[in-house]
Amino acid sequence: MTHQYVFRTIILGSAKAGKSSFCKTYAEGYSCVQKEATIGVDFVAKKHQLDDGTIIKVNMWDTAGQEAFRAIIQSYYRDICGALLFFDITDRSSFEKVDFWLKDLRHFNTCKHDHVVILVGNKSDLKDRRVISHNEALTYAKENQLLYVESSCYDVDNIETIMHHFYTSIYAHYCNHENCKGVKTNDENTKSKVFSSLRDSITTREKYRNCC
Ligand SMILES: Nc1nc2c(ncn2[C@@H]2O[C@H](COP(=O)(O)OP(=O)(O)OP(=O)(O)O)[C@@H](O)[C@H]2O)c(=O)[nH]1
Ligand SMILES: [Mg+2]
Repeated sequence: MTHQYVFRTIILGSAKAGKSSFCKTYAEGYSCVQKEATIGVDFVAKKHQLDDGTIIKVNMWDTAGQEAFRAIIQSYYRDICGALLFFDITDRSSFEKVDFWLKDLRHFNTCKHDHVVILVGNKSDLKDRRVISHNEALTYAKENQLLYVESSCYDVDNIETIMHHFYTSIYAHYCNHENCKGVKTNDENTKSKVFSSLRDSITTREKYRNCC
């Protein structure tokens, strides 16, 4: 399945909100609830087909929510086209930190335009332990021009729907911002590979020019 575009995206939010479980579940296509905290940054890649048949390759940085990794994570904000901003609907402190992540994301944005950001309230299966209502999260999302969805890492179909919506929005956004640094066409990828191999061969020639 040959892709036409590569989208570089990121997933952010407090520790234990369920970011890695979500990424893994999406990548594998079955529920993969994680137990281990992410150290620094992980990476997920997958191909995805849009409604018009366009195939995109999605590269997603799965970041650690722990404070200790904050400085490392900031370097991954560069050159992305979209972000999933996570909180846990059973944990108010994770919701209160959303504002911090959003400001950080906008501060380090290297494009001139805003990116697609979806606010995700995770662990929707834990209905009895919910402390953030759908309405409260939706109000925050509207005030900050974000889309709002809820997910459970036990519901694979819902995750697939969220990701489809995410990529469709980025694709539509890309039409208006052709120079988004987080979106590359496959041609550009090929071109840059050709250029880098050309560059390598020139460097090698230079290196051995004075050799007997
Ligand atoms: N009930 C329920 N538990 C979940 C869900 N998603 C994740 N969990 C649990 O929440 C805990 C944290 O999940 P992770 O996916 O590691 O969270 P994270 O956001 O990647 O955490 P860091 O890597 O530390 O930033 C784990 O014990 C998971 O089993 C969910 O949708 N429902
Ligand atoms: Mg993680």
